[in-house]
Amino acid sequence: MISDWLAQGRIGTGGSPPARWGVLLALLCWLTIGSGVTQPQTVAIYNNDFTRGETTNWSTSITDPEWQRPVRVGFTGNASGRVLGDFGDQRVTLRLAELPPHDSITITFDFITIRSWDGNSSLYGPDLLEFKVDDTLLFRSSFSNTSYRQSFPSGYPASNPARAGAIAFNSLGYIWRAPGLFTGPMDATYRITRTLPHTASTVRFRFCVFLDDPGQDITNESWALDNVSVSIAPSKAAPLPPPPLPQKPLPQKPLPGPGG
Ligand SMILES: [Ca+2]
Ligand SMILES: [Ca+2]
Ligand SMILES: [Ca+2]
Repeated sequence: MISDWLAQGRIGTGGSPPARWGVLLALLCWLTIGSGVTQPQTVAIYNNDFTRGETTNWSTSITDPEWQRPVRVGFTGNASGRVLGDFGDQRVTLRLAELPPHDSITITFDFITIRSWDGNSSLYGPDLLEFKVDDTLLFRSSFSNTSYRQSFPSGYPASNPARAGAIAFNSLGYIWRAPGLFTGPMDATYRITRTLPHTASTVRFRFCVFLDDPGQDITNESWALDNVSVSIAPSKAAPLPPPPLPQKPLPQKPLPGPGG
């Protein structure tokens, strides 16, 4: 529409046509860039709420069955939904391949801490998640479901209250039983999103969790993932043209006189 208007000279009120078009093209470029019209759309390439039990693209390794579990989809503690996990003191990887050309990548996931995570405690922890994309560490944070403080949403060893930044807690029905000390629901859900520049045709997201509790095992503290989605910003098809140079107004020709 605007190009039609330009062709028809419907935009602009002053100056000679070339000067006016230069100004209008500059305005159009500015409007186009400012409105994001030429910015590529985000394209979803992976989405999984684990309802169907789908675990393709996920992997882990087991060296200590006391603290680690194979990749699997399980029910939440109250069977209200399905999640990937639970897992323990281990690394879990999502690998996606054959990505179309892109400039950046975004991942969103729900990280669920189950039972007695001890945050920054040096006695029963620290209990940490390191999140890596390919080999780049994006953050390393501790989480707490107990009275100890945690670093999230900041990096370890910052000090924040237990469950800071959680979108829900004690909502999934995981019960922690510590005879003589505590019996009750204990879980927290964090919705985490990260975007980073990325151009390779494959990507690996790594969830590396470090848990510790003397004399305990994975039934004492574990974790799960849910609602994992990945999207890319496709490569720009072509670079934007440079803005037009300012043009000097052409000298005005005197209007021909009567009979001229
Ligand atoms: Ca789910
Ligand atoms: Ca604990
Ligand atoms: Ca611990």
